[in-house]
Amino acid sequence: MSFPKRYTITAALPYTNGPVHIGHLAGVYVPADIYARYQRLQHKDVVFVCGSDEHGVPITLKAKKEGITPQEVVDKYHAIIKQSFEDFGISFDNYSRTSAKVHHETASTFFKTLYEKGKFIEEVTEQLYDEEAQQFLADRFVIGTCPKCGNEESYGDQCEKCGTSHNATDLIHPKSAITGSKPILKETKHWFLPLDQYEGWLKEWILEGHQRDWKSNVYGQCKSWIDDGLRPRAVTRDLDWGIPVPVEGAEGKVLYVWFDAPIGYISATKEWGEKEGKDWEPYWKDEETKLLHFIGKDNIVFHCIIFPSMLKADGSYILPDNVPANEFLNLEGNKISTSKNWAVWLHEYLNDFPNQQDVLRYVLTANAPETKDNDFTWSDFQARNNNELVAIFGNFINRVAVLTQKYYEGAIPKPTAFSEIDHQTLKELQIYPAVIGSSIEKYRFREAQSELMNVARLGNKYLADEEPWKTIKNDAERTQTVMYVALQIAAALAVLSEPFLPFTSEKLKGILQFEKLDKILSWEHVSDTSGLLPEAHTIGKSELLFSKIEDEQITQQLEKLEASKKANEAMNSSVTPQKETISFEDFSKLDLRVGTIIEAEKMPKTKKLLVLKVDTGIDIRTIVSGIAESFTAEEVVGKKVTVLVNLAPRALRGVESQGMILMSENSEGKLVFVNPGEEGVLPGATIS
Ligand code: B3M
Ligand code: ZN
Repeated sequence: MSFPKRYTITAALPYTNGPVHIGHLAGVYVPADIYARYQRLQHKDVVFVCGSDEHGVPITLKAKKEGITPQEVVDKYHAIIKQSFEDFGISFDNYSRTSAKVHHETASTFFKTLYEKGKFIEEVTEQLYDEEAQQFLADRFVIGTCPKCGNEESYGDQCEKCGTSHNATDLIHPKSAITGSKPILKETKHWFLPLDQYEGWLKEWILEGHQRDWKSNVYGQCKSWIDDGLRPRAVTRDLDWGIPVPVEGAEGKVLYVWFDAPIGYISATKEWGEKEGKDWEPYWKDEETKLLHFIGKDNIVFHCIIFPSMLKADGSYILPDNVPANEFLNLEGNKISTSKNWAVWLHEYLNDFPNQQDVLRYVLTANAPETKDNDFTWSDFQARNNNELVAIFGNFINRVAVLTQKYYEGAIPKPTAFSEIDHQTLKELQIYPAVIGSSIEKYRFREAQSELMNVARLGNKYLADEEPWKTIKNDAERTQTVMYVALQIAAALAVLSEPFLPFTSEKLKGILQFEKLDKILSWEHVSDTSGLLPEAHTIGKSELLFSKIEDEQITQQLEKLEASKKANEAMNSSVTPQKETISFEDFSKLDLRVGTIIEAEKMPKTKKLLVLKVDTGIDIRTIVSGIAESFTAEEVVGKKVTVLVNLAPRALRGVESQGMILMSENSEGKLVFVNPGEEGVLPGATIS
């Protein structure tokens, strides 16, 4: 579609089972935002929607884990996520949520329409059931081996490793995620969307129609699914959290989260229309609307095959023009993981780097996983900030603003004669809006942003070559022209950076006092030969746009990640299985006392043994303990310890040991005392 009348831009609805991290931002929200901001700057009619995905098993599981209700989970994370998006300048026209009334109504109506048109197959089939939890196991409630790639941790509806979407009953060795038990098969009725019936149409629409304009990763995935053959997919579930199936005989059943969530885009548009007094329908039903879904690669099947089939089944909706899905962003070489806390959380980033949203946006775009998985590293983050944003962009603006103040008290000087290089520089500048725009239109945001930086490079090179700080000494006229040209480049940067670095753009427009101009400068004005900033317009004082990030800040972030790694290792280190149950009588046979080590010496010719004198409160006795690899003799003197005093004495290397000191191991495998700790506990106190 070359000249669409309007744009409906959607960004994947995040599950509200946790906050959002850099992977989400890089993969979906920053590219979508760049695109939406750019189209608005072209004066296009844009609606950019998103919202919280509040149904589905991930929410229920999180609620179980935190011991709160699903509603409490979604309320908590909806607020955090919404705030993060606002903080990072993601310019949604509406951020809704799937628990909203408008969404329940829209999704129910959508289902009912398809139901009444006879688009579903109603069938009683055997589904996995957890007898212990007394519930059916759908989606993430069941884990098993993926029939396609052999991943042992595949979910019931999707394998995150190979991306395949399947039915829970396809899993090999399924296991309940609730109780860990092996599920049985139990009959239940569900409604299925017969995707097989859409195969021919999907082939035509995607394989023939979008071979050239869809990204190769997206097209490739679609092709492999379609070539593998599609099967009917259940669109309802036996769960108690979700949108009730709105037909008779469906009590206790809800819509499958992947049925309701994409309809969330439509509900969010409706909600926006109501707020803005606009008709939502053309945004979803007019053929001249360009519908775009920004998503991560794990969502491709749902946005390219299932949701379009739903829209097609309804018949009154348009289909996506493109689904520019990204690959994944890793963090310091490892997969980002919420459960392992291997992530950079947006709300935490802002605490550590206040007002530096644009730096993160910049780095995530520079490194965006557009064609393959990519890695975020803190050292790259620091380098890109210091060597690119500070040294190139910030430095250019600062020089221009400072010199304009110094030479002309902020007033744009009158240019005199333009030299060949001035003409060339201005001409080059005028091409950038088209260059950057064309990359954005092709969803190549890294390329687009690097062209933006070339504008700043152009400015730096121009200043370095023309040296106004030298000409000011003897050639006032030349200096005026040079500064005039440099100021045009600065103004162009203020306009062209808006999609990528919205906060910086705002700040720069403030420095250049755009608000005092008689026209609102936009994209097209950069190509305009009459210039952006007229002579005599005054600009304000220079403010630093970016500041250097110090090594300590980076070390701190790396330490934070290291701590997560340690905590995980400790959690995952194998725990010895529980021993056989004993009676209370058995336990009370142990006489455990608090003792103090009063003397210690290494047992000669051994590596491990220390000979200790321990005050047990009852007596002072000798205990031989195998702790010499973890402690020196000097270190342990004075330590309060737990002693088993009625253990039968035994001889170790000829020394009789009269009891045992209780030890444990810390997360690094080092021995530590089981320390009675509390103050005021004296030797001899019993432990029971
Ligand atoms: N909530 C999955 C995800 O967060 C899902 C996207 C829905 S988009 C309609 O990856
Ligand atoms: Zn798999």
